[in-house]
Amino acid sequence: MKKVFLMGRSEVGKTTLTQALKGESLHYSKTQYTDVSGSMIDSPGEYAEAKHFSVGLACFSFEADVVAIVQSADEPYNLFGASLHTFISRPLIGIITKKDSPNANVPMVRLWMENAGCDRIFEVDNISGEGLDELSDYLKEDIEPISMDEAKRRQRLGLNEWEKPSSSPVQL
Ligand SMILES: Nc1nc2c(ncn2[C@@H]2O[C@H](COP(=O)(O)OP(=O)(O)O)[C@@H](O)[C@H]2O)c(=O)[nH]1
Ligand SMILES: [Mg+2]
Repeated sequence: MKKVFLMGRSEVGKTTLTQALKGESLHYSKTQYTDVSGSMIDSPGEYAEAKHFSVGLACFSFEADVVAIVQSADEPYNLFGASLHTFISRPLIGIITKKDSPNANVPMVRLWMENAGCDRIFEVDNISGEGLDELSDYLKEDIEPISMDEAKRRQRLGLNEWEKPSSSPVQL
């Protein structure tokens, strides 16, 4: 099971997503703080919205196996810069919520997430549950543990520790 850290602006549906993935009944609950104890780390949207708080998000990422940027399909603007993955030392995925919204523009949000460097992009509707199985299956897969020597070898190849050496253009 991968521990996932969710970051994104307020109201995109991060907390509802955690409830839907756990099979809980959906109820509104303002996220007041970041709790790192469970299998999903939910964060208050205010962290992602303010430049001086957003640095704190990088710290929470160290508690997780994978970092997810969460954006709704009807998002009016993009909070995340291009190549965001380069300063997060975890795999980065994108989760698009509210794909059911009448104002949804999924291709645009996908493009933002691709520019941010997301490895995988999932589309979900937290209310009907559509798309949650695919995300849940991905989160259930464990990350393969590797030795310190192997981590150093991948680092020498210019790879992240979760990337297979076969994906390196450099051969040592
Ligand atoms: N239509 C629709 N509404 C959603 C979805 N996910 C969340 N919401 C609604 O969006 C609002 C904000 O959700 P919340 O989970 O509190 O957002 P957070 O601030 O990112 O944690 C709530 O009224 C949810 O019911 C979704 O996939 N589709
Ligand atoms: Mg919340």
